[in-house]
Amino acid sequence: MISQWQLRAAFAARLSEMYGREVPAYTTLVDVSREVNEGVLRARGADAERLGSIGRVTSERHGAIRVGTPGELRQVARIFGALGMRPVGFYDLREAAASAVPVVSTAFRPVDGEELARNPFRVFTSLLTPADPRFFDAGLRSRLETFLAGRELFPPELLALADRAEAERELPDAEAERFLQLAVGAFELSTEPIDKAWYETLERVSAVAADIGGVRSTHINHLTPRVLDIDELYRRMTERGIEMIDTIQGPPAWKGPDVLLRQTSFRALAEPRSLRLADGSVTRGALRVRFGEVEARGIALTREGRALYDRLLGLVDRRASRQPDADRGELARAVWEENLPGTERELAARGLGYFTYHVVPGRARDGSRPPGSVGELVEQGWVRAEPLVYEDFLPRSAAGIFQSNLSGEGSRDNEREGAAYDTEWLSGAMGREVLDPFDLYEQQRNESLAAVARQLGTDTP
Ligand code: OOG
Ligand code: NI
Repeated sequence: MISQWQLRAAFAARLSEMYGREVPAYTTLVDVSREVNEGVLRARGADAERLGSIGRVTSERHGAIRVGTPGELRQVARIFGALGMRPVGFYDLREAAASAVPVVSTAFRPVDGEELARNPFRVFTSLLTPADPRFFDAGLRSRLETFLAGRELFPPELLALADRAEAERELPDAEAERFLQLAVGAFELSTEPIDKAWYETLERVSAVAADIGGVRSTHINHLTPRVLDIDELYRRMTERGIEMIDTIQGPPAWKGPDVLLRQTSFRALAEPRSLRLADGSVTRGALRVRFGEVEARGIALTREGRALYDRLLGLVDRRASRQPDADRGELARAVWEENLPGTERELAARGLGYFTYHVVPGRARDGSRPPGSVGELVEQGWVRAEPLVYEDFLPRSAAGIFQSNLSGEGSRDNEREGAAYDTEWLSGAMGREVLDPFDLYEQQRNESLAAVARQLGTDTP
C-alpha cells in the first residue's frame, strides 16, 4: 500500500523529473539550490534547519497550474485531494497586477504540521475569469466558454483513482503507479497543434488567457525549489549566464529574522510548438509558457504581522516614488530596520509571528509553579518557541511571477466594473471550502499550547 503522503512525495519527485527533462534550465536551478543549501548548512549548522529539516527543504517544491472553468477546478481539487492537499487562501490577481492577469487563485497544500513535515508539496492554482467584462466582451466570453466546455483535461480513469485515494487515504501499489503516471502525464506540455488565430485573439487580452484558454490541455508552468539563501542563489545563477528578473520579490534582505516569502524567477524560454493555420496546415512556431522560479521561506506572520508587512510595502512604494534613482532594496531594508523587530524573540513577544511552544524538559524540577502567560513561560525557560514556516504565497509577488511569461501587456478596460469573485465564490465553484491560512497557523499554535498546559498541569496559557 502507498499512503497519501507517499503519493504526494512521489508525485512531486516525478513531476520534477519530467520538468527537468523538458526545461533544462530548471535542472540548473535545482543543482544551484542544492549547492547553496549545502553551503548554508555547513556555515550555520543546526540553525539552518530552524524552518524545516534539510530533508524537507531539499525535496520541497511548489508548482503552478492554470485552468479555465469551475468544472476543471473541481477535477483538479480531486487529484490534489488524493495527495492530501486542500485549497488554502484566495488570491485575486486581477487586482494585484499592473498589467492584465484575468485569474483568481488558491493554493493546494497539506494543512497539518506532521503532513507538512513529511512533504509540503503545494500547487498554486489559478482559474480564468471569463465573466470579468474588463477583460472579455460578451462575444469573446461566449467563444471562450464554448471552447473550454469542449475539452477534457483529465482522463476519467485518473479521476476515479483520485477519488479512491482520497477516500481510502492510500492506494495499492499497482493503482498508485497508474495514478502517478496519469497524473504526471496530465501536466506535461501537449504536442497537439495549437489554433494560431484563436491563441492570438486571447493573447491580445492577456498571455495568461491564451495560455489557459488557447489550448486543449493544461500544464505545469513552473516548479519551484526552496533555497536557504536566495541572494547567494541569485548571484550564482547570474554568474552562470541565466538571466533572472531584475529583483527578488517580497521582503528585502536584512539582518533580522526571515519572514514570509522571497522569490525570484527567470523568464520563460521560447519552446517549439506546432501551430495550426486557418487553412488547416500546420507550421512550427515558438511559445514562451514555462519558466523557472526559486524561493526562500521565512516565518509565518500573524494577521497583525501581515498588516504591518502590507503597511511597510506601501511605505517603501511611497519612498521609491519620491526617490526614483534610489535602489529599492536599500530603501526597503531601511524601512524594515526602522519598523520590524530584529529578533525572533521580539517578533513572538509583539504577536507578529506564529510560533509553536514546547515544554523544556527538566525545568519543572525545582518545585516552583509555572507562570500563567506564554511570554513569561518563554522568558523563564519553561517552554521554548519554535517558528512556524510560511506555507503560502504573496499576491503581489505572484503577480510579478505571472509577468515571467507575459510577452505583451495585454489589455484591461478599467472603465468597466469588474466581476465579483471572492473566497466564498471560489469555495462554491469548487465544492470545497477554501481554508483561511491564518486559521491554520493559529490552530497549530493553539494545539501546541494545549499540549504545554497538559504537560505542565496548568490552564492553557
Ligand atoms: C502562478 C504565479 C504565482 C508564485 O509563486 O507566486 C506563483 C502562475 O504563474 O501561474 O506561482
Ligand atoms: Ni511560483
